[in-house]
Amino acid sequence: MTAAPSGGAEPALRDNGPPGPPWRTAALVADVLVPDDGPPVPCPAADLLAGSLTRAGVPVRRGPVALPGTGGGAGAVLATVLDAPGPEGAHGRAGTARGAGASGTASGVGLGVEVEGPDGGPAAGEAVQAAFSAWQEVAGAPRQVLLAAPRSFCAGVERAVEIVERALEQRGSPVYVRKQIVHNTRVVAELEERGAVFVDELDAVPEGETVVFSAHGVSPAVRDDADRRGLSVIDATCPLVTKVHAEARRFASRGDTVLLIGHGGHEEVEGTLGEAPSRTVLVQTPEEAARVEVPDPGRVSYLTQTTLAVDETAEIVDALRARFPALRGPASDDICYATTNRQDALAAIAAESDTVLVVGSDNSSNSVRLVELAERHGTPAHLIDGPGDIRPEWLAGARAIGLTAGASAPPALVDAVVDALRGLGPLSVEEYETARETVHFTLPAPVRRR
Ligand code: 0JX
Ligand code: SF4
Repeated sequence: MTAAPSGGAEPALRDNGPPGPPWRTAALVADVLVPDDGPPVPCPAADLLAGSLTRAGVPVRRGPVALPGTGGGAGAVLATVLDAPGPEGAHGRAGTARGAGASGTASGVGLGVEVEGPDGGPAAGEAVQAAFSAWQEVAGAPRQVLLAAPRSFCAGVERAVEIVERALEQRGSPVYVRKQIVHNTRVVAELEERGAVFVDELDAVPEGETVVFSAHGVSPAVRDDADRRGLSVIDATCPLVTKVHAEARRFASRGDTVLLIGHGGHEEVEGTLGEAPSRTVLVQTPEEAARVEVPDPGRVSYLTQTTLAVDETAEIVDALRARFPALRGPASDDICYATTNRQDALAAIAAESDTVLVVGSDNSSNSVRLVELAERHGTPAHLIDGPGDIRPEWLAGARAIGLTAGASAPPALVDAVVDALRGLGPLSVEEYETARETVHFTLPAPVRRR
């Protein structure tokens, strides 16, 4: 690798061989650029570059990178700062970064990468160059983030995560959790680090141990199984899911066929179906609503999964009502307040956004519904687990970026996305709040006292 000269010249990478893994070298992506004549320059966009390199199969390390010509040590260096306004107002790269750092005006806009390959062996040169260039192309342009509110954690998720945290504090590791406590990879990974053990089924939990049921709820059969195995159960089922279970029991016990609107295979649906399996029929689409058969059309009720799209569900309910005029439903919507609020908030900004980013994991129903909602408003939308999933091509020409997060996505990930985007250039952030949430659920008895 050759060092990028100062003064804004194009960085150059020596071609060290054909691209493609397996690399013998790793790319060091700068979290901070360290000039020899000024303060360090943070690189908040590092996650973006690191994500591209990881997708390209290039092993990535993170850390400080010395700016070229500053005695950065052995190994070739490419360290570039994008759109760092220098003392003369110029926008440039390495040299400008040094100037910006020295004058204290650097706002942390930057990307830096160093390819390690002291033996001169095959390096990930072309892949790094391609990733770097792709981000350079979209850097520098002023952008606006339209931040939807409410977004991110709901009361049921706050409660579920706190239940696992408290169980770990009170009982020590391991605390077993049946299924993902909520559908978010970051939440699960962090709890795993603290000693939670996530299992698919109860037979993986040793007798007498503590098991937490996830926010999505479980069927009575799972509860019975836990009893039989002598497990100490802490139930993190969201109270709004518990309410749907109670409705299922009530509707079935009055002799109705229960039409459960939801997605087959989803844990919440499995749990609700389990309340009255012989009297419950899953309905997933308007087409299924048009052909579902029930033993007595005069005795039929519907329920819904809590995390569906409000507009799509209304369509299915209409189709059912057209078939079964005596159809009865829950007293208040099963689609919960948090799902509804996040959809309303995104609907308010989706059409004005050039692209929408939804923070959430791909098995999160409510997060996926947000992506689909933005697309129905005619705006391209992308589900991301965090800033590392953002692709440069999504930002090309996008001046207004809608940003939201599903109910299981931690607020810190939204902040990380904003920080990373700020690393690409001037960024204004405007929040659009369509509702204020004050819902809070009490913890279950086993973990109420610390
Ligand atoms: O996949 P879902 O949206 O139902 O769940 P997730 O993403 O874990 O969201 C929070 C828990 C919701 C339960 O109703
Ligand atoms: Fe409860 Fe709604 Fe959150 Fe699900 S999305 S955990 S039902 S508040």
